Amino acid sequence: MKKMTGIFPALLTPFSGTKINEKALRAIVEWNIKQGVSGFYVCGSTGEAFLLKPEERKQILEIVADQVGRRVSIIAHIGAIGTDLTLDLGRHAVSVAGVDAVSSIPPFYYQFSVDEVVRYYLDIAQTLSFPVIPYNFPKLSGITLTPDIVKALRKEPHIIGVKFTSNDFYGVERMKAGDSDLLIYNGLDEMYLAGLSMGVDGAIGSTFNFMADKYLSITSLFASGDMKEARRLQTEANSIIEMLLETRCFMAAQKYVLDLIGCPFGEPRAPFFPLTEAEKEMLAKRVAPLLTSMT
Ligand code: MN9
Repeated sequence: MKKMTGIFPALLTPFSGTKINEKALRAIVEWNIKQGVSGFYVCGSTGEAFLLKPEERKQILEIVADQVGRRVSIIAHIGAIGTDLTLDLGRHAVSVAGVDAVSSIPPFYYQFSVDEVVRYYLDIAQTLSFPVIPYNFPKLSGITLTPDIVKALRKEPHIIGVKFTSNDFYGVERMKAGDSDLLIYNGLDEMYLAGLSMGVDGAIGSTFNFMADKYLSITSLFASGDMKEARRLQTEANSIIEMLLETRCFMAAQKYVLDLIGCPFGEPRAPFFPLTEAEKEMLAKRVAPLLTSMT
C-alpha cells in the first residue's frame, strides 16, 4: 500500500568499478521493501547525485522504479545547479511509472537570492505540474528554506512538503502550525525522534539503507508512547552513525557497511576517499554485529 509518510531510505548508489551496480541496487530496494519502508528517495546527496552524469541519474531512477513496481512510493531528487538542468531530469522523472513526487535542493553555488530560489521551485512545479518537495539542507546548500519561504511556496498547490535536514525543530513546528497538510520529512537521522515530537510526517535518511528496522521501530514506539524504548533505539542508531563519522569518509563508510551486511556497494566517486584497511576492520568488528544481515 503506497503512502507518503513513514521511512524513506535516501538510496546510496552502488558501483561496480565505474558502473552502476544494477544487481546491488535492486537487492537493496527489495530488502528495504521487505523491512517495511514506505518508499525511496532516489539520487539525493546520499546517492552522490552531483557526482553522477544526468544519464546515470535517469538510469538509476528507472531501475529503482522497475524494481519497486508501484509497491511503495518514490521521490526522485532532480536538483541541479539551475532550472534547465533540473527540468530535464524532472521531465524524465515524471515520465517514469511509479514516481510520486520530485524533490530538489535549492539552486546552488551562485548564492541566488531568496526570490530566485522561490522562482526556481515555482518553475519546477508549474512546468512539471507534479508534486514537488523542496529540500532544506542549509549546511550543505548554504540556503535556509525558512518557514516564511515555505509559506510563500505553498501558494503553489503542487508544492506538497519539505525535506528538512536541520536541527531547527522550532522551524519544523512553525512550518506545520497553520499548515497541517504540509508533509515534513526529517532529514537528520540522528534526530528522528526529536523530529517526530515536533510533528514530522516521515523521514528521509541515508542510514536507513542499512538500518531501516531501527527507525521503523522508533516510529511505532513513538506512536504507542513508549518514549524510553524509542530513545534507546535512537541512541543505538546514533552510536553506529558516530562510528561511521569517525572514518575519513562517511559516504565510503556507509557503502562499506552495506558490503558487510551482504550487498556490495563499492566505493564512492572521487574526490571522496575510500576507507583505509584499518577503518574497514573497525567497521567489521564494531558496527557489523549491531546490524541486521541481508542474507
Ligand atoms: O539528509 C542525510 N544527509 C546527507 C540526509 O546525505 C548528507 C542524512 O541522512 C545524514 O546522512 C545522516 C547522518 O548524519 O543524518
